[in-house]
Formats: sequence, structure tokens, C-alpha cells
Amino acid sequence: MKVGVIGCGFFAQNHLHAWRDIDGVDVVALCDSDKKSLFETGKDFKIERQFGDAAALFDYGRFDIVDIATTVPSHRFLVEMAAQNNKHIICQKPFAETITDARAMVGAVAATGKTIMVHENFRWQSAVRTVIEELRKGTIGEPFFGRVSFRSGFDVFSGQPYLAEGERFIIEDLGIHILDIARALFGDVGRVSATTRRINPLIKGEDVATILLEHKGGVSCIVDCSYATRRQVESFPESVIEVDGDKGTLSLDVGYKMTVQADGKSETRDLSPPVLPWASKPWHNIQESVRIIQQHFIQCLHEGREPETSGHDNLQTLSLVEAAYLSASEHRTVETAEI
Ligand code: NAD
Ligand code: 89V
Repeated sequence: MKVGVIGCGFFAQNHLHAWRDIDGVDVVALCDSDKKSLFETGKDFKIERQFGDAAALFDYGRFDIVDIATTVPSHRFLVEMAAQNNKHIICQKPFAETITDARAMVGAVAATGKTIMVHENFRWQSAVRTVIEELRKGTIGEPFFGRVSFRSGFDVFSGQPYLAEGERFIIEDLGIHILDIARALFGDVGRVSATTRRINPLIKGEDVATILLEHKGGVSCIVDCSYATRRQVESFPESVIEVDGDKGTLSLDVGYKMTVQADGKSETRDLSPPVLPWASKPWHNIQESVRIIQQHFIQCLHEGREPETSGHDNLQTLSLVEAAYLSASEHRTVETAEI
């Protein structure tokens, strides 16, 4: 499988390391409109074929997959160009700026018969994956309550300055992952109620969000996110999960400790992720998930099946983002069918 990567910025470095780890995958070309990022990334990863714009990359065209690792404003344009050029596509989150764009992007790729997956990696973190599997095994019975929480004071703005500049921040950038984990745990959602706050005066968007999800299967789940939480131990970038079921409870706590209580027994397991040779703390959790999701994509292509976090699947996660913003701005519960 030959890959062309568009976007050689902050996060693409993780994609490139992960591609190198996956057997049978070769990154053959890079593209970035920023010459310095393009040149330095090419040098670091020894990739000589470099293009300053996407049209030139597609004119070259000798690859099977395009990996779009740019920020969201370019996603629709690049996905549609990739579809016109009949490539399989992996596209970073947030998939699109609006649900209308996202639906158009999924439609454009469906018409080609190629595969599109959103690089929605948080549900692929190994600790989160173990929680999903534990729940599916039924150890704690039928879940009726959940909480998926991400609370941190970590300075994300120095690595990703664009996060301080958008009208929207935490739900669109980070909450999207946490909402996606809630979907992976409890399925799709019927109604959404949300509140938002901005605590940090130096950024434009909201940095605190509290969201109540009413899942169609009957679970009530709280998704709460904050980048204004100053506490020791700083837990970035861990997601904390609590689930109550009719036979027991399950929690994933800070420090990657999963506790399952059922049948009068309590068992705690350490789910600390490995630090891959190219990874660094505290990002190692996310970095491991990048390798896992990209491996999943390649496996799905080999087996001819739809990836779990396909473009089509991600429309449901994006609709929760839209519903949460609408709910917070209009101070009301929003039906997902409205989106
Ligand atoms: P970045 O700004 O550091 O890098 C983006 C690169 O894309 C830049 O070098 C820019 O020049 C290039 N680019 C933009 N538009 C282009 C175009 N049309 N053609 C060619 N090059 C173009 O951004 P980043 O922090 O690497 O974020 C990229 C994406 O990754 C974002 O969507 C972000 O949300 C996502 N991200 C995901 C995670 C995660 O854990 N899943 C973490 C960080 C960032
Ligand atoms: O996952 C992300 O998209 C990142 C971060 C974890 C820092 O929020 O922006």
C-alpha cells in the first residue's frame, strides 16, 4: 500500500512514525503548502518526493491512499479532490467544519467505491478499547449510566496555536473525541443538552463543556470536558470513564487503572499504554492509538470492510458536536434528528 500524506505539521509526525511501523505500507510522497514543514519532514522521514500543493500531488498520483493530516478548513476541498482521483482516504478529525460539508464528503467518496475513514483515534486508545470490550462482554450487565470525562489544565496552545483562535474550541477539538467514546460505549444518541463556559480569557472559544447525552439504547451519559482544570496530578491526555450496569460498575481512572466490580468481587487492572520507541510522555497514549487506528484502516482495506470510524460513522459524532453547540446557545435540549 502506497501512501501520500498531505499536511506535515504538528500531528502528522505521529502519522508518519505510525506508517513506518506498519508492515506493507510505504509513504511515497509528502505535500504541504508550508515549504519549511515539507522540507524538514521529508528530511526526517527520508521521503524525497515533495509537493507544495495537493493538485501536484494528485497529478503525480502513484499511491493508493491519501492521508489528510491538515486542519479542518482544508478537509472538504482535499477529500473531494482525493475522491475525484479515486484514492482511499484517511482524514483527520474534526472531519468537517459543518455537517453539510461532512455529508457531501461522504457522498463524494461513496460514488467512487473507495474507503474513507476519519482519524478519530481516542476510541482506539488501548485502555479505552479494553473498557469497550469489557462492557461488550457483559460483566457489569446492561449499562444504564455513564460518564466520560476529560479535565486538564495542560497547555495545548503552544503546540497547536490555532486552538486559541477559533470561535469554537473544546467541543469541536477535544469534546468530539469524548463524544465519540460515548458512542463507542453506548451507541447512538437521541437527545443532547449542553452548557459551555470560557474560563481562559486569552482564547476565543469555550474551554469548558458539560453535556448530557440520552442514548437511544437507554443509557444517560455525561460527557464533561475542561482545559481550565488546575489539579495535581495533571492527567492530560487521559479520559476517565465510569459506567453503572444492572450487575456491577466499571471505571477507568487516572493512571490508566480499570476497576470492575461485579458478583461481589472487585478487580483493578493497570492498563498503562506502552511508550512506543518514537513516542514521548504524556502523548504516548495518543501516539499508540495513532498506530492502532492506522493499522485498523489497512486491515479493513485488505479485508474489503468498512472501518469502525468510517466517514459515514463519523457523521453521528459530528452531529453530537453540532447538537451540543446548538443546545448551549439556545439553552434547550436538542433532538439529534434536528441536525
Ligand atoms: P498544523 O497546523 O501543525 O499542521 C497542519 C499542516 O497542514 C501545516 O503544515 C499546513 O501548512 C498544512 N496545510 C494546511 N492546509 C493545506 C493544504 N490545503 N495543502 C497542503 N498543506 C496544507 O496542525 P496539526 O496540529 O498538525 O493538526 C492537524 C489536524 O490534526 C487537525 O485537524 C487537528 O485537529 C488534528 N489533531 C489530532 C490529534 C489527535 O489526537 N487526534 C492531535 C492533534 C491534532
Ligand atoms: O486530540 C486532539 O485533537 C488534540 C488535543 C488532544 C490536544 O486536544 O487537539
